[in-house]
Amino acid sequence: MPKILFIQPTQYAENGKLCKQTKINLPGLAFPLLAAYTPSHWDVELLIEVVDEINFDTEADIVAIGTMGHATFRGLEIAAEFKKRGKIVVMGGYMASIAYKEAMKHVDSVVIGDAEISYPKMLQDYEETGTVKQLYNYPIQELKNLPVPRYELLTQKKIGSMLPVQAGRGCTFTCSFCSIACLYEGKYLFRPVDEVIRDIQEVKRLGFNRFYLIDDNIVSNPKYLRELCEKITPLKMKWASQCAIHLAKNPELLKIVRDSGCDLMSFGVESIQQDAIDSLDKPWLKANEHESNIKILAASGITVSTEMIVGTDFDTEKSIRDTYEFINRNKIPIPRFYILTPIPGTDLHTQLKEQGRMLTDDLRKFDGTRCVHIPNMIEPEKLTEMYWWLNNKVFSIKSIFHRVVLNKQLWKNPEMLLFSLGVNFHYRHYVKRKITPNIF
Ligand code: B12
Ligand code: SF4
Repeated sequence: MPKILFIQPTQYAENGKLCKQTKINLPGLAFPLLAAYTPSHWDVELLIEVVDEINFDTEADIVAIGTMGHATFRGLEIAAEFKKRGKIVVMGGYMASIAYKEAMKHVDSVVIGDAEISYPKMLQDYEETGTVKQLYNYPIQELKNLPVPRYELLTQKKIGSMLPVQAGRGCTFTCSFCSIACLYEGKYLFRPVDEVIRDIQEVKRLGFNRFYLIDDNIVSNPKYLRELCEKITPLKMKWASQCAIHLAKNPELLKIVRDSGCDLMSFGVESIQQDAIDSLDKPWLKANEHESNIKILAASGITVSTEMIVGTDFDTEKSIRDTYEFINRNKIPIPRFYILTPIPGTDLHTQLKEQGRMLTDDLRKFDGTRCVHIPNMIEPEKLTEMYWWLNNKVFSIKSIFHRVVLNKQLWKNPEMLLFSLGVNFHYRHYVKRKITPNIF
């Protein structure tokens, strides 16, 4: 029986050790989905390195490695070890897709973007010829008839309280820094609502009462979101996702979303300065509306998580200090920050490279925690220092207490209060080790 081994690599911490956790709270969906596309005469194993050890002496015929951000570099090390042992090594996912020419130097095959057509072709090639092609690039035009992901590959592991379910893939917007925009270039595909519901029902059948809806901006399709929520409501599930903060602007839709069980959403608010937001090609996002939007969302019962960027051409030491005040003043329960990182392939990288403002090509440094370009109004080293200052302040006991424990909205939902506290202490632990507080 042929065997495929899927590996989701972890990343390195500042002290050179691999990041490990006792459980993973938010596992990705790519491998359970690809496992469901694997013919039944294949044996399948999944290793998520943040919780699993890698057996380099596996009997697998093909080793398929995921590439998410800077964890890709651990993936390249893993690839090299398996290549030494004569295995066929394949890479796919965002980084390998965007930087496929580089990835091809290290592995036998790269799958660019969607794998729904490419992956079965690759397995078929292996069965027919004993080898695989160097590149598979077959984008899909519709996101339908997807099989139910093989969730048992996740439930066998130490995972948290939710499983992932995908609704859409891509995004209509094309923000200059974003990997989604870079790969999908404005293409946004939605799964039929009934297929999404089928997967949510499967999650429920497996004993979970919570799921994470994978979709980058579901609010951009209000009709779809409404229909989806109306069908989620009777399932009495709780769910989390991420979307544009515009959700606050549509009270009727917000109510439908909340009533369907959504109690946690992540919003890319990016910056407190409008010129910074504009410079990221996100002009529809209005900085002066952040506070009122956050209030509306929090009052609706949705726990607000925010994603923000520091290091645009408009950031200064002061704007970063003001960002801390903004987070505290608005009692944002789950904030996250990244240093603006121009990923090769994005418009932002092209612009900065042309202007001679990239400091390094060493992708290992592109982890969102250090400045790799020259911003206009702050020295790169100062930016990195201020990034850690911001994280240390935000995840200080004082700030956690203020934003979470003294947050009246959270007291209305004790489950989310405890959840937010747990996430903050988890992130605090990561910040202390100088790792992006993101893995969860
Ligand atoms: C869930 C998630 C996580 C989870 C789980 C991560 C995990 N390792 O499984 C958590 C929260 C832990 C996480 C962490 C990180 N993430 Co993340 N994450 C996501 C998210 C929201 C969903 C991923 C998913 O399951 N999608 C659904 C599946 C079905 O789609 P897919 O992943 O695209 O997979 C399809 C194809 O790409 C392909 N495919 C994918 N992988 C592979 C591998 C092989 C071998 C093959 C053949 C095919 C293939 O097959 C699938 C079917 O077509 C995406 C955003 C998104 N919309 O996808 C970001 C995203 C992938 N994450 C991203 C990043 C940067 C990170 C971090 C580096 C953040 C950080 N600074 O710490 C870490 C890295 C963690 C790690 N060690 O791997 C970026 C990647 C950008 C890039 N250029 O690589 C994304 C795109 C977010 C963004 N908007 O920028 N993440
Ligand atoms: S709206 Fe979000 S997902 Fe869409 S391109 Fe912009 S940053 Fe990326």
